[in-house]
Amino acid sequence: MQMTLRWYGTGYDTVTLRQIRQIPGVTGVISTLYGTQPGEVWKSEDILALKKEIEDAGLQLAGIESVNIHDAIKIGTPDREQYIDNYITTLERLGQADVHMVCYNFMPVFDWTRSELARKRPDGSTVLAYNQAAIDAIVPEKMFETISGEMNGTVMPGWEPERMAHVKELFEAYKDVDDEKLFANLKYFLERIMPVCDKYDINMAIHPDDPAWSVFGLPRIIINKKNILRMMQMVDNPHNGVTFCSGSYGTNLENDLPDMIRSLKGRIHFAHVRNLKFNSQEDFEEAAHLSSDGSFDMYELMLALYDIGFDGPIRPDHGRMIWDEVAMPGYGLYDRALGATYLNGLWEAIEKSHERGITKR
Ligand code: DNO
Repeated sequence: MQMTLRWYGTGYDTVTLRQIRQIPGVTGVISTLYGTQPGEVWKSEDILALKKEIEDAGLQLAGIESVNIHDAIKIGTPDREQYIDNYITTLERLGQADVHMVCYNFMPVFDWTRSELARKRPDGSTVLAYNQAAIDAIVPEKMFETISGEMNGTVMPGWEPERMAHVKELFEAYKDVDDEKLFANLKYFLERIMPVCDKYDINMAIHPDDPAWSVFGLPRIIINKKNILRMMQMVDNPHNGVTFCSGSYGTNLENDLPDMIRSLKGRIHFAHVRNLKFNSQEDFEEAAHLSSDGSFDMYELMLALYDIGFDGPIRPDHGRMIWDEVAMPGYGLYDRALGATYLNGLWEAIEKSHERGITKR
């Protein structure tokens, strides 16, 4: 595996490439072209400039998170053809720039959803949190206003103001889209893009829906083992793969995370590994990565990734806000650096135990 950190780019991120380069064992970053809108064709010169900036800092551009999907593709309106063509051109240009992993999601309207971005924990850190009753009390169109005050002056991916300005229309546009239609539209999209992925060896890595159930009555399909295996089989090409995000699948305690990882052997192209602390089935917060701080056994997750021979990019996911850092919620430097170091430590121990015959594959 390759340890990476998500980086939002100069001018968008409070964290610098130089700081990332100093985290032991982090050799790459996952980035995107901020400022591009879903559906837009990416310019080769912009892709190459991003790559050069990262390489000049001694790091590798290990993949893109995300090339976002235009709503026309998810809804299945006739103009999707043009947007899929645009997506193919962007993939072509990424492939030509030697980028081989693209993360995306197929969530209608909202990307991830949380009820709080700065819940205080007993140690004084603040974290993103989810409470079902709080979400149920929010009018979806007001969701953006509800949380935007806690963004620390940053623009959080998935919550861009331009997009949120059209939330009401988006809800209307999705009104006839149910789970089956969303599956069909995803299949259509994947079948169209697989030839370019085959040509340039681009691994597509779908991000799960977060939380892993329907919110605000919108369809959500990338939520559990059954659905994700259905998706793998409906377009059975190794380039059709997943981002295994423990914090997203893990929102549903019925998801057996190590078992899901093992069932996706060869199809996990990217991993987001983080812990959650459940206070009840209906309320969770994003803990430190360490197993004992949350509800997941992080050793078991890393062991499952090791067992399936996972060799793609991995990143610590949302971190707590600690040590008075002011950054994009979930994406400060300090706690993610601790997370990367911890995950690297688990991996080293698993690898050495395996070499010494202590753990079996
Ligand atoms: C949240 C992220 C998601 C993810 C997208 C992928 O912090 O994990 O916004 O990047 O869903 O397209």
